[in-house]
Amino acid sequence: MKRFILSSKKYYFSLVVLLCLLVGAGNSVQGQVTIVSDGLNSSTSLFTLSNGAYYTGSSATGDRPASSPFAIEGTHGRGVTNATATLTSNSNINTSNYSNITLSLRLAAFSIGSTANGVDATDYVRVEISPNSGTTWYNTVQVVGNNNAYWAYSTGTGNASTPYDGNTTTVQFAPDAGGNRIADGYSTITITSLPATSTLRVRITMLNNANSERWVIDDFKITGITSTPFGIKVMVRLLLTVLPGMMKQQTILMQSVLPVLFLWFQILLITIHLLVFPMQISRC
Ligand SMILES: [Ca+2]
Ligand SMILES: [Ca+2]
Ligand SMILES: [Ca+2]
Repeated sequence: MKRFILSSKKYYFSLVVLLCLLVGAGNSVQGQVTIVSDGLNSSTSLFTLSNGAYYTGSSATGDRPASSPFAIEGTHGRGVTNATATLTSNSNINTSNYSNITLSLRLAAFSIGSTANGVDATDYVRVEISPNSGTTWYNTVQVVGNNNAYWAYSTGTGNASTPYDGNTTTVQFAPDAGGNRIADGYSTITITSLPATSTLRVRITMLNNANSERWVIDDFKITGITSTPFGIKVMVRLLLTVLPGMMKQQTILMQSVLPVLFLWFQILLITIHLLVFPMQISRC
């Protein structure tokens, strides 16, 4: 009867290679990934637009904040002045194969053509979530102004962050006062714990009511962690449990009560060994 025999040193080397492959595979399927994104650079892939405009370049020296970019990603952001603008998902977003699903969006508020304007308590940027293709919308987070407040993407450091909770009560964030805002200049909006569904949709509404007020948003993303198939989890855990014993007592394992597992494992090892040492397999 012919069979392959691996020397102990090469056997262990093959074990290590296999372990690295398994650990690498485990890590690769669990990383944070971008599910969808939209840079709003003079076009949009995710939204149907109503009102508003694309803005590029920077504010003027006489604006507030002065000489600050209208885009934080790419060339353009999407903004509104003296109107209500909406961005509504143009199709379902499939998040069903992910966990830790998070929406993020950047936001800046300007006084345009004036040093004394900015957004007020009645001006807002609102993000609504629909888990069912737009049948039901849940008003999830809202950033408002306060007495002519303004901030740039880089100088406002606040993060208006809240988990999605599937109710219609919005979580609101507002600066404490007007003028230039830093810690409570909410330049990031984050919604965590979004549902895993094939029918997720997002609606963003920006409103202000003066020609010297402007909201601008950019860099829309939904990210998540890829769910690991249960079989891979079991396989990785099982092999990581078994491997140390194999390294010490190969002979015992060969006579163990796990012949099916061992046969499968041996086939993998021989395959790797053939790849690594193609000319050094001996026969008897
Ligand atoms: Ca952009
Ligand atoms: Ca206003
Ligand atoms: Ca104002």
